[in-house]
Amino acid sequence: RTETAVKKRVAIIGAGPSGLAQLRAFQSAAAKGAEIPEIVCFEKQANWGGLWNYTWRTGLDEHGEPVHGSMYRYLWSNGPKEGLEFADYSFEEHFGKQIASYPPRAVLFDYIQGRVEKAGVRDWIRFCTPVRFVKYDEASGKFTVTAHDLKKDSMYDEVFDNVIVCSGHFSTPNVPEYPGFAQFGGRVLHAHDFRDAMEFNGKDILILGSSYSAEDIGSQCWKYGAKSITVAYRNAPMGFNWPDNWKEVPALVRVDETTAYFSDGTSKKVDAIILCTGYKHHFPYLPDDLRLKTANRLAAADLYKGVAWVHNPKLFYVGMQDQWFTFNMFDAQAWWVRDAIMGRIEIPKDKAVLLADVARRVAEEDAGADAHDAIHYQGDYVKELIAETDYPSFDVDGACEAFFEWKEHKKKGIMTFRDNAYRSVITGTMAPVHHTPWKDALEDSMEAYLKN
Ligand code: FAD
Ligand code: NA7
Repeated sequence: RTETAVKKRVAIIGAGPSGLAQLRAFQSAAAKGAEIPEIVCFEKQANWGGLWNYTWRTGLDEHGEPVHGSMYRYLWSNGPKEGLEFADYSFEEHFGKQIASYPPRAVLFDYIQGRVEKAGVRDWIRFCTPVRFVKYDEASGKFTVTAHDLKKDSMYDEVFDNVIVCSGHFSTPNVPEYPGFAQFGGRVLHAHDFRDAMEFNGKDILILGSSYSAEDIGSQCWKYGAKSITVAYRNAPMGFNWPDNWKEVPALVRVDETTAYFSDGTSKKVDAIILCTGYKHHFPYLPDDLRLKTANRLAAADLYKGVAWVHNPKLFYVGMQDQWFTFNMFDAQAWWVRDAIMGRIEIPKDKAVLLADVARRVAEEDAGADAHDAIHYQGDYVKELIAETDYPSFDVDGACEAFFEWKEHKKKGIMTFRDNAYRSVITGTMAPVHHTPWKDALEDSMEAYLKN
């Protein structure tokens, strides 16, 4: 038999930051002389970058597929870039200089793209090709992946030894309904469909939710001239020092044609309602025996080491946790998954051991008291995985420190925290303070941002 006949075949589903980390992980092993499996990455969009690949579209795309994108115009990183820098590709390597700490979407897209362009892995990706179904066959021990080539409009099956799910979990909106929505006279939309804050200039808006999307979409609307922002929380307010035209109120009870009514008996006339109510882990292409069902938390359900599917550890998931760490955590996971697939790391055969690992992670997350503990918890997880592979080790505790400073900066000023700068844990250099305060920087192009 020829060499290629015995080569393992690995399917990666999605070419966002997680899928690209996986491609880079395999490519870096090949660059060091290792024999790597044959890799096929299926990506439903026409380009890579996942959520960072901005689209103006909402609803269904040009092929009738659900639009993946949840990012909006004018989005700037909501955490310091010093917390997400790739250990094998620094911001300075990419931009030729150190840049400010909260880059707009286009700048981060360029950075993500730079590493994989350098790695030369674009040919491994089949674009405009959503995966429709994955099936595992006990007898052969292999997966059959059904994919749809949207350009040719034809479906086909291919067989793989391993499947790595990298399709993200911030794209399928969680959309609650409140009494009166059907009668409300203005627009009701989910954060997933929010694109341009200018739409709400001069308007009174109601936001539901008290997490990142509520905070950031509200801040966008404030920055681009909304008349007032009312945020209704279900459990607890965000509690930042908000501008005068921003108010946090307890839970929404109902709306009528013009007005929202809250559980403390107050009400507010509003023009639009934006549901910042989170997302669902949604894998319509996976059957019951392979489909992850988990809450959005740091210790995801049923994943050994946070990546290997306990019920069939030939299947892996990358990036399924809630995220303090992002790109560098996906890297840590991708390098680990690569080594598990290449036989450099052994996954225990005894399912009880895998389940015990998950239970321990859940208990350890639950034992944490606050965000500080949660950041350390995820930092320790990143360290644990990195220690088991050749991913370049970096000062993870230093990255945690950047997150702690960021939390303090947000407490000091929710509309000014992005004007701060942090030190890179990869190159050791301090970021410059951005040339314009975030609230005045209405232009979000890469050219404008890099003008420091
Ligand atoms: P995604 O980026 O979602 O990529 C998944 C990919 O899989 C997509 O390209 C999609 O088209 C593809 N796909 C899906 N289904 C299929 C299928 N059936 N077949 C083939 N391909 C498929 N993180 C930060 O670090 N900083 C931020 O400032 C930040 N801001 C955010 C703002 C918003 C509004 C959101 C929603 C998230 C933000 N995040 C941020 C977190 C974000 O989750 C990560 O940065 C990152 O995009 C996750 O990468 P991923 O590859 O796991 O998923
Ligand atoms: P999150 O972080 O999952 O938060 C969802 C929020 O929505 C959270 O505050 C929930 O309230 C709230 N929620 C959920 N269901 C409801 C209902 N039915 N009614 C009212 N409020 C509700 O999602 P985000 O979109 O903010 O963030 C996701 C990612 O996008 C994140 O990684 C960012 O980087 C960008 P709770 O707090 O549980 O009371």
